[in-house]
Amino acid sequence: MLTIHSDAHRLHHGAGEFYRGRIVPCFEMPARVEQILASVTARALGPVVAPKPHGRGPLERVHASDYLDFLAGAWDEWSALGETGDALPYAWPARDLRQDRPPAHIDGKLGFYSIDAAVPITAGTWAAVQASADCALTGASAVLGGQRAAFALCRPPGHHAGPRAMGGFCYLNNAAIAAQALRDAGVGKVAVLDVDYHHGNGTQAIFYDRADVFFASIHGDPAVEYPFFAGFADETGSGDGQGCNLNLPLPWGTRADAWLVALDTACAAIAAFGAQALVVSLGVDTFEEDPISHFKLASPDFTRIGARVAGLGLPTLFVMEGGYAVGDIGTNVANVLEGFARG
Ligand code: Q9C
Ligand code: ZN
Repeated sequence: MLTIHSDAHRLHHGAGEFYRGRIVPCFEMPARVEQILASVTARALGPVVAPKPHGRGPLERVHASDYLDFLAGAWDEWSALGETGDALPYAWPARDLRQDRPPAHIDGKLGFYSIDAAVPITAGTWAAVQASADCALTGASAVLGGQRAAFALCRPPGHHAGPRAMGGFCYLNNAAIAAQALRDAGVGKVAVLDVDYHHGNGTQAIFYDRADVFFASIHGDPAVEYPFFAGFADETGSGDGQGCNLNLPLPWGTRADAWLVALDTACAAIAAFGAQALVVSLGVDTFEEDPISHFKLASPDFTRIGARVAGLGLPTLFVMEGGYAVGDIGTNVANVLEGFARG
């Protein structure tokens, strides 16, 4: 299987995120990708190639133009204040506040275009997130070109980023951008299967009213888990997209047996939908030793995930999302890819 990787991810290295009353060191760090790359190489999973730059066009298909302008200009506006540390938001347009007035000041923009304070913007963030999206788009091209599967080693991740908001370590929604590129290249029906521990609220929002992209997500119950305000089972799509959104929230402590039952449910729904291509939002923060998550999958369980996904028999693009147990992240990701390749 082809892996698409860019060194440019290193340009994004946030110092901290706001969590329980203090700034804590970022869990989402460059070492994650270095570990995954080392495992992909050591296990001889296939060639590693650089992404091809795709420009702003495919990003505009998923994200609002004013949001892309914000991301592109945020660091310059922030550093013009004399700030040298990371940009972070501190005020949000929550209920009862105006949603229709993008602020002129960067402090206001940071809140207007975010859902939380886990998204530091550094000098290199915009370059890194563009390269990350280019990895997903290059992977989509490989699948369109006839490859059975490809692995976009994206960093930063993307599934919490909506049409007009960053959040949860995510800036551009790489999986959604790739799914839309597959549609735009003529694939009639695309499914996104999100196996990250957290609900993919951004991907859900992007496709919620559409019948051409099915979204299925298995995740920690948002009653007790980030992102808290999306991911419940009664979110089934709207308008034309009614029935094209499937959320499978599971309790803290969920082990592989119950998790894999949910995966069977998601796969059956994707097959019934009639998907012609599959994008997998591949988070491995379901791992039992993940420092911010509460599922109990063991490393060998990830091989079973890959084999089950292969059973769908679809052209498949894996897009890297979360996973914060840095010492095991390479093994767990390579297990998924190997399970798929053998499956
Ligand atoms: N410090 C992804 O896995 N905050 N994002 C959690 C723990 C946000 C996770 C609090 C978690 C976002 C792509
Ligand atoms: Zn996650």
